[in-house]
This record gives sequence, C-alpha cells and structure tokens, in this order.
Amino acid sequence: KGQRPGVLWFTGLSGAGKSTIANLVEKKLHAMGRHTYLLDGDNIRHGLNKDLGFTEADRVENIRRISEVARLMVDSGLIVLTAFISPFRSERAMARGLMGEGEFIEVHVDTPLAVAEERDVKGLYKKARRGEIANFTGISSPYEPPENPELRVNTTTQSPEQAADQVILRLKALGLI
Ligand code: GGZ
Repeated sequence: KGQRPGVLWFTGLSGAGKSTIANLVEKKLHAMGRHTYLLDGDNIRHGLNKDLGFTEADRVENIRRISEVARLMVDSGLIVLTAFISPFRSERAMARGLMGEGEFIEVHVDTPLAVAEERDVKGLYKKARRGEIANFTGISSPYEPPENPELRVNTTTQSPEQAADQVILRLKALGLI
C-alpha cells in the first residue's frame, strides 16, 4: 500500500534551497525503492528550454513545458520532482490542473528574500541589485507565494536534511509512499 506516482513541485526564490532539498528527497525515495526523476535548471534550461530567458512570457512558457513533461513522467509511474522558482500562482495552478487528484504536491521552500540574498551562493542577488541582471525574482520581478501548498518548509529554522525528512513525512501522510 502507499505506492502512487505524482509530482513534488518545489517553488521558492533563487537560492531558497529547492534543488538541495529536492536532491535529498530523491535520495530518500531511492532508498525506499521508488523510481524518480528530478527536473531542474540543469537538465531543462540547458536543453528543452534553452531558447527561454526570464521575461514573464518566457517563465510562463518554461513552466508550461515543464508541467507537460512532468505529466508524461507521472503517466509512466514516476515520482517527479521539479525545482524551479515557478513564481506565478496561475502557472502553478495550471500545472496542478494537468495532474490527477492527489498527484500534485506543492512544496513551498519558504526562505525569506533577506536570507536568500544574504546567502547569495552564486552572487546573483548582488548582480541583480547592481542592475546587471534584469527581471530578477524578488528584486525586479515578482514572486507570488503559494497560499495553500501541501507543505511549507522553513529553511531558517531547519537544515536541508530536516526539510527533506518533513517532505518524506508529508508524502507518507498523503499516501504516495
Ligand atoms: C531569477 C535567474 C534569473 C532571473 C538567471 N531571475 O539560483 P539559481 O540561478 O540556480 O536559480 C535561478 C534560476 C531560475 O530559473 P527557473 O527556471 O527556476 O525560473 S522560473 O521558474 O522563474 O522560470 C538563478 C538563475 O536561473 N537566474 N537569471 N532573472 N533567476
């Protein structure tokens, strides 16, 4: 019992910790014998979506294609993890609408802008503040936080490992695993 496919949709600011947590969750799912696929900037923005930038229209198209790919992967029985900012509520709702009942698990990686900017692992916030990157999420492009995510994880009070454990617990409660 408790073996269903679905998509774990991570959303949050640049540098919030989406990829880090998604990678840890994927490891834990593998240890449980589940088949997964992680979609992130590395395998999507450099391939399928390399024609897209960061204007509003391009982000909408980015998320639309990712949603359709995730839909196909869920059809094949996988647990799909997506780690994209996905800043707009309407696109996340569209992604949810493509999935079946109970197949869309939205995880808000709720790192405040001040914290992500302070960490600035890639130095992108500094560049965005200097005006060297246009349409940067949180600085010059909006982020609309989810109102009713299946799970919200706080990365200021817990480690990525603890956040990943929380995701696993939620998946058990929802009956995916
Ligand atoms: C936001 C940008 C931008 C702009 C480049 N705004 O921290 P990162 O580097 O690794 O993650 C960010 C990533 C965001 O791509 P997504 O596909 O997740 O965005 S969206 O869902 O909104 O389509 C960041 C880098 O790309 N990056 N320029 N202007 N992030």
